[in-house]
Amino acid sequence: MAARTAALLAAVVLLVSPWSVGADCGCGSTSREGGTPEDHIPHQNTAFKYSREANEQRDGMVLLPSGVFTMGTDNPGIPPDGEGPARQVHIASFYMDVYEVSNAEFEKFVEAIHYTTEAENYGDSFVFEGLLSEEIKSKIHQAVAAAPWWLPVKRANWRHPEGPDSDISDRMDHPVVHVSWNDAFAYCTWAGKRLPTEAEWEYACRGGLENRLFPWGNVLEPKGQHYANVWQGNFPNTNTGEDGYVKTSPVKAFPANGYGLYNMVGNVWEWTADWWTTQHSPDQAHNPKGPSFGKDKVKKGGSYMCHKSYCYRYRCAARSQNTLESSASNLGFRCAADAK
Ligand SMILES: [Ca+2]
Ligand SMILES: [Ca+2]
Repeated sequence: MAARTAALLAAVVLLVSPWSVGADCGCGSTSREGGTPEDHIPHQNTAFKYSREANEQRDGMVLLPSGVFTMGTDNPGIPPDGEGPARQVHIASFYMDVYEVSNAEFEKFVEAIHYTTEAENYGDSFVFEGLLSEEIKSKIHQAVAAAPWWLPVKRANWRHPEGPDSDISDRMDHPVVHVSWNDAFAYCTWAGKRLPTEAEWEYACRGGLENRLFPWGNVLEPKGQHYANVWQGNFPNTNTGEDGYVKTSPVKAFPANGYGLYNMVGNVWEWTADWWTTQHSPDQAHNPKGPSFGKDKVKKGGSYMCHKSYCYRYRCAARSQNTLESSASNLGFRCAADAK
């Protein structure tokens, strides 16, 4: 009951302002103005091998072992994002959702507590232009100057990802999108879980490998195989979909990493619990939780829209941010939980 109350409280929305059209990287970073602001195949890794028996304690979650890892990097792909410095971080054992939260799972939550997302309350959300019908596009006369491929679409929300002429009936096993940080917080609370910290998320992303770019190693496409749903072609005009998907993929698509987690990078960005900062202490840390306050929340992993040419953020050390009220067609989440 307490969890439901908390979820409902989190559902109280501050309808204080319309969309902000300030974009930082343009790859999913459109924000509402908030009030408050040698390649390595993962399954061959043995150092951090997870136990399937132990992991059956919580449905759909993996119990990650405690450990120390190198968070961030001294060779940042995008230095202004605050990817560095590399620092040693100790993480206590915790549970992580195996998959991004799917539309099917989110629907159960919505129906259980009659939840309304922020995109539904605001009446719009940002959608990548390349996904929209001509009819929807013809009605929009506003765009983000720094990222004109993002369009605010009336009545776009998790049930209608590309606006009112779209629905999710053929993608219930895809990640839910158009969910704000507040929506993600409400869902995880309702589920008896919580959002992962950025450190936990990155630890989980690395799957037991040390200082690698991706959850599976340093080569994007080992032996020509696709390990994540990202963009192939020339952004933003041509997405060849060589990996099988030009938008979201099922949450179970592509190989799992060394911890048994799917789609940590690519597919959809994932909200974390932490407030955003680009300043990090190089000192060792134990279970860091980020700044105590801020304006934006950290999101990790990149999305199906990411291409190295303009948004090289489908790496474990990469990061970006949005306000708590923001939502978009490439931003979702997964939950974590304490080990005890
Ligand atoms: Ca793709
Ligand atoms: Ca992801």
